[in-house]
Amino acid sequence: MGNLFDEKFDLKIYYSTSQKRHVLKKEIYQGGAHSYNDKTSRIDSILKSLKRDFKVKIISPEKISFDFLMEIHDLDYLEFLRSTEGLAEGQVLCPYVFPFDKRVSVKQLSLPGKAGYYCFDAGSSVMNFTWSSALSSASCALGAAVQTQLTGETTYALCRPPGHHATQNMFGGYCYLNNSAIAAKYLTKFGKVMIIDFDFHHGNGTQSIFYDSKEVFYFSIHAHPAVEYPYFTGFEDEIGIDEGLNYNLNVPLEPFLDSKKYFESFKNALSKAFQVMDPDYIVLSAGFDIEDEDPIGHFNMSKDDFFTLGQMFKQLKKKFVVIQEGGYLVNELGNNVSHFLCGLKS
Ligand code: Q9C
Ligand code: ZN
Repeated sequence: MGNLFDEKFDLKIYYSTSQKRHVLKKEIYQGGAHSYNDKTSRIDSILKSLKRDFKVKIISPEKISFDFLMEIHDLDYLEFLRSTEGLAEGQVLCPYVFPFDKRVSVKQLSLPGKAGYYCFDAGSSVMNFTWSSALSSASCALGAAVQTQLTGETTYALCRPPGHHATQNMFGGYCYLNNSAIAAKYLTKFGKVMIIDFDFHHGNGTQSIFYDSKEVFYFSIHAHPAVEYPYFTGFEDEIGIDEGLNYNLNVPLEPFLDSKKYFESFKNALSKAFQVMDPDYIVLSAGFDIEDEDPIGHFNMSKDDFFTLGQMFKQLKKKFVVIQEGGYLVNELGNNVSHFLCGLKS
């Protein structure tokens, strides 16, 4: 593919090489082990395309503080994640038994017990570099948010591992720390914040974190949980509770619908969301598993559609932090991210 434009736009990318050390080979679903989808080559694909299409500045972020992580996550959960640094090299902690409720004695839990206690699916595991990679990923999200707040520019956080499935106290769906929630939380000190999540899967973690609060509006458009992961959340009637009532909007769609209908639903729902909150900052939970041929996502977005999606956001005239979420068709991932960012920046 040639360049989209003669002129190359500036782009600050938040990324650190330590994010590549979290490596898992297998994930469990439908009774079997399958090749792990969150491959490190996703990072290479993205960097290659962005270097080709933008004047990039790659910034290795300052490490996020434990205190700031605790604005989003529970202390015991963070301590559990941190403790997995002590796993032996090559050891994989793969949860497979889950507590029927949480009235258990955390102090007495074995390692497999803890894994199940702090996780909601069998698809994601932990190894000795998971914590350091997740920490770097979260640091990228915060670094990008800080920069956008300071200058108003659109920034891109190359977050891998991704974040939107991670709750206050559980990992799952390849996610450990909720990168978008961290970026959004930071920005609430400076203005009104909306998260717009267009990953193929519902961001159950982000929803859960802000469900009873109106400090962040959570908007998600995704495959219907009646047929797709994460199955238990993402329904239309989840609209927030208490103070957060009406500050959560889910748009579940049938898989395989054409992108024209996708855009139609997206625009309709967005205008509804904007009637509740007209944000200063928009954190994009940018999932590229809505690509036509993604191995686990089943919407029909082409490269051109990603450009159009970027332009749609640009027309909102807000300040944007783009947080990388899913996207597993490695060969096309970089081109899709680049097309999207070109639409958003041009
Ligand atoms: N049949 C993100 O996109 N389940 N996570 C895959 C495939 C896990 C995806 C099963 C999907 C998690 C950030
Ligand atoms: Zn996804």
